[in-house]
Amino acid sequence: MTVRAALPVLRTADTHCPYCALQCGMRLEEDTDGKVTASPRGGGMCKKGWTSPELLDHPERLTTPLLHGEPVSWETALDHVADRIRTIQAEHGKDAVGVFGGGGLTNEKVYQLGKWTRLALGSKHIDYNGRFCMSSAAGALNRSFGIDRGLPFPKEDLQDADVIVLVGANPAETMPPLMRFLTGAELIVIDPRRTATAEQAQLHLQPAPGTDLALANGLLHIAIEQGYLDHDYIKGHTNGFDEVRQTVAGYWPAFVERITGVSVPDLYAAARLMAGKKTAILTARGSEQHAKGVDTVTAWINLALALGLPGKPSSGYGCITGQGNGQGGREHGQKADQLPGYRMITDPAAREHVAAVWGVDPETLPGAGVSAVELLRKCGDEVKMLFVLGSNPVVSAPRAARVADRLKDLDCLVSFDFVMSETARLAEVVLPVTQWAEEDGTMTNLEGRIIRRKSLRGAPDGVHSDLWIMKELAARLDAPGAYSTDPEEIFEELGRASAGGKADYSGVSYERLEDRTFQWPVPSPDHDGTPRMFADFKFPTPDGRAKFIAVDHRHPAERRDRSYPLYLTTGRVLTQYQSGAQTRLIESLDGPDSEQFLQIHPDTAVRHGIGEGDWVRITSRRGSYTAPARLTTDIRPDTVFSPFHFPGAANANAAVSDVLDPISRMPEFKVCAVKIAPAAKP
Ligand SMILES: Nc1nc2c(c(=O)[nH]1)N[C@H]1C(S)=C(S)[C@@H](COP(=O)(O)OP(=O)(O)OC[C@H]3O[C@@H](n4cnc5c(=O)[nH]c(N)nc54)[C@H](O)[C@@H]3O)O[C@H]1N2
Ligand SMILES: Nc1nc2c(c(=O)[nH]1)N[C@H]1C(S)=C(S)[C@@H](COP(=O)(O)OP(=O)(O)OC[C@H]3O[C@@H](n4cnc5c(=O)[nH]c(N)nc54)[C@H](O)[C@@H]3O)O[C@H]1N2
Ligand code: SF4
Ligand SMILES: [Mo]
Repeated sequence: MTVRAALPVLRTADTHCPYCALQCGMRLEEDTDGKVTASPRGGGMCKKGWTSPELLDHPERLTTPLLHGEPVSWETALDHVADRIRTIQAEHGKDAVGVFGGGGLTNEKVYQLGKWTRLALGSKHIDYNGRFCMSSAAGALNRSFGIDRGLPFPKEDLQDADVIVLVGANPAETMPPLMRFLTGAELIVIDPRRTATAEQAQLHLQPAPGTDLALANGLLHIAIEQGYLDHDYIKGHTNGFDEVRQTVAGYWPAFVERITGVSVPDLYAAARLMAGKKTAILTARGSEQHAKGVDTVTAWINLALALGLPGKPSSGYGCITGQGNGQGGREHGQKADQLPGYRMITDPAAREHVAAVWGVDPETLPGAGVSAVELLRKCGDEVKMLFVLGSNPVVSAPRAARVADRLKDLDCLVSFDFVMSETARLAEVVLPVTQWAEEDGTMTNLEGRIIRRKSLRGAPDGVHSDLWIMKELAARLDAPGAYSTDPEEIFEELGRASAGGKADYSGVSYERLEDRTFQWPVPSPDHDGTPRMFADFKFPTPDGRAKFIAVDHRHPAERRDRSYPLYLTTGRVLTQYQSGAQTRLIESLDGPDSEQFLQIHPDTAVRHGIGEGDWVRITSRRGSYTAPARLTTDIRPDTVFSPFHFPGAANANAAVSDVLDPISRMPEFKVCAVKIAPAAKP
């Protein structure tokens, strides 16, 4: 390794990391040679943040539009795309063109994308990868509290909690800098694997995948039996407890032990730890990515309400969001059923308000579309042309091989990206876009905190922003509505469109965000934001009370049986991000976790004739992938685990099931039945 002498700094920008929902503050510095480095600003950063600038000048960075894989001018590419839209819509109708967005896009992009789809394309078909991510928690939060903000309090409040329960969350790998806010409390970690997070826990419960709902109901059963409830709170601030009490009466500890595999003494120990304390219950994807994800989160909210937690200092229920703009990405109109400000597209008043901001007749707005997985299923059928931006579904969607087939069945796939993702590889047209350090915008982090991303430098030669492409295409289509390339102008419009909605950003401006942040709602320019949502125990439901909702355990859509005797669960490793499209290119992240693997209990491995490092084929009823085995007692013997960061023959999503939650339309990423067999090294 050659060590360069430091060159003078040419310019700097105070911004935030391009990856996850923690949105760590980051200072970027560019030296006179054009080399960019990142360092933390205030808090911490994980390895992905430190290495993020490597992608800016990466040799595989896309810098020219591609048509059928060949470089073409922007003029040619955009004319071609506009022509395809016109021809396809003339033959098949407006809804034949769809859009698949992402929770990593800025608020300005998701807002304009929703508008562009409804007005410029005139299509109802837009949805995004947040369906894979946050939608089950969102569904449950809306149902119980009347509002959907991941953390209802600043993350700093967690430092004063006595007990923190992490349900299906592994922040030691997925948000390492968050750990310092958690470790002052006693930690209860609920995860089928002994993760790096579980290592730090006072109590680790290791349930079978897909049994968290029974576990939560069982803990509430014990809380009732042991007299841990806050009856004044239940009476004063909630509705519906009696039905929940009746339901959980059936969740005897021994019965819950049989479903979950968590021992009766451990159940009692967990309930006792939580009782009468400042307890925060936090869920993440482990408990949410199930065909009963909404009901599972609801069961944890029921427990939190019964213990009288939401609204008390450093207590309550929260969901740890995932993508950089996982929160804002679900508020401003890229969801199939949604308009900006968390308004519903089926609500006549909402349509009227937003249409007025957009300067169109409400009648011209399409109705609700369908969720992400359903949109992908329609490809090649009802949907003939798809725009993908901010997602790589060929790797990250469940039943990935079928998704790739559906995308190949399209008449036309258009990808906006800055790297050649596996999805972009299938596209007829690839349009190269700017990265985070080259554009301004706002993001809303896991605390519902609106922050500004500031650009370090302009677009590289040949590259344009997502916003610019929308504007250019709208012009070619003679579309109604105005499309800006100026993020600040779009943010002001977003503010007006969100005014009076649940996620009200109308009081925030780029100027106000210059050197501070705001947690929404911020309904007026003199409002300081809402750090603690339920501080006065008022919930934004029709009667101002939080709602208990009785929910029952259901088995995963697929159970282990003689043919498929193991559960496969999936998730993340520290050094890779999502579909890996970005992080697989970053050399400094290379290490043992740069390749797929299968985590497996030694007893299970022996039974299948598998040794450490041996290649294994993992097969479900839908498909298979291969990976070398990593033997460890950290996982339940009935369960195997792989990350989903890898494409092709290593793609775990070839096996994963696309059965959906009835409310959130979240696929069951976290549990399906598989069999395993030794495989040849590829
Ligand atoms: N390094 C890294 N960090 C990331 C990301 C990344 O790709 N890489 N992605 C970001 C995004 S978008 C998200 S959504 C977050 C996700 O953050 P997390 O939710 O923390 O991550 P996961 O690894 O998906 O799942 C967490 C844990 O759930 C466990 N689990 C599996 N099945 C079950 C179950 O049935 N019940 C319970 N209780 N647990 C179960 C898994 O073993 C895993 O350890 O991470 C964000 N941060
Ligand atoms: N088996 C399994 N599968 C899962 C999960 C799991 O736990 N298990 N988790 C799910 C979850 S929670 C999530 S969030 C998804 C995430 O998976 P994906 O939706 O595939 O997300 P990314 O890999 O982040 O894809 C982002 C793509 O957009 C590009 N991109 C980034 N920023 C921009 C931008 O500003 N503009 C444009 N045009 N492009 C941009 C990147 O280069 C990359 O190609 O995966 C889901 N899939
Ligand atoms: S924790 Fe998330 S936001 Fe912070 S540096 Fe790592 S990837 Fe970036
Ligand atoms: Mo996510």
